[in-house]
Amino acid sequence: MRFDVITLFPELFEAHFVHGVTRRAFESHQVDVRLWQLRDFGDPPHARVDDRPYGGGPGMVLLAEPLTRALEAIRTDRAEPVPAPLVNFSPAGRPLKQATVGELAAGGGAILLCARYEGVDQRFIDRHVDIELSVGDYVLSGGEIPALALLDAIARLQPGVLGDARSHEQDSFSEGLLDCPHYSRPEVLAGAGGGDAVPEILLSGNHAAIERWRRDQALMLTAERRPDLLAAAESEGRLSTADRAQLARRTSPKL
Ligand code: 9D3
Repeated sequence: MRFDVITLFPELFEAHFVHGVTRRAFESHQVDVRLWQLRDFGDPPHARVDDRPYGGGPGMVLLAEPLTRALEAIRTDRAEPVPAPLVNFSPAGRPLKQATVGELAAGGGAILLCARYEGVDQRFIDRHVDIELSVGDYVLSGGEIPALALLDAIARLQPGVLGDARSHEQDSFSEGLLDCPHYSRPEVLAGAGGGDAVPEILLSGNHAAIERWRRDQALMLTAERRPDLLAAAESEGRLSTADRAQLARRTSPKL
């Protein structure tokens, strides 16, 4: 699938595509990323892409006309019967979730707009943008890192990008909860007071008991840190009787 990225900083993307486990997805063009420099579509004589906001106030606004020219160039180049969705990254967007990542990974790609400054002329958004996405409640300096986050999340869903061990994780029962803790060698990590041992159950060889322990750990961690995720799992019927029993043990008074 193809992603066209509109940005003033295309060089921020280059390094990401040549490293790590997602490299395969980009090099094989399973995820084909094309970078478009917004400055190339700026207003003459100095290729202006931003100006001051009507009504006053701090910061600059990305101009609708250069953005429209960039979008037209991309739409012409893509020449698709069904136009790809235009995604704008904005602090005012809806929070990016794995469900949206999955939907975009299953489609024919998208056009990603990485804004800078205070944002984009609202008339361009109203006419052309299909979806606005945020990556969380903290302030970044532009949409490039959010776009990279989305592309990375899509790349790792491509067939063959991750090992077999991880592919079943997608359809696992534990989806939608925080992960359980993981341990590896040594069995006892040296330190003051005698050291820290790996939880005994993980050395027991009892695979059913280990799976139950991991599930219980995930449930308790999720209850503590992300009650919103646990409530969603409960209301969507993703908790078993054993899950509910574990959560009841956690909240019941200790005897
Ligand atoms: C004073 C109002 N600010 C909004 C919180 C202005 C503003 C700050 C930072 C406008 C744009 C930006 C740049 N941020 C993004 O482009 C952005 C973003 C983010 O800052 N946080 C989380 N997700 C995203 S997606 C795009």
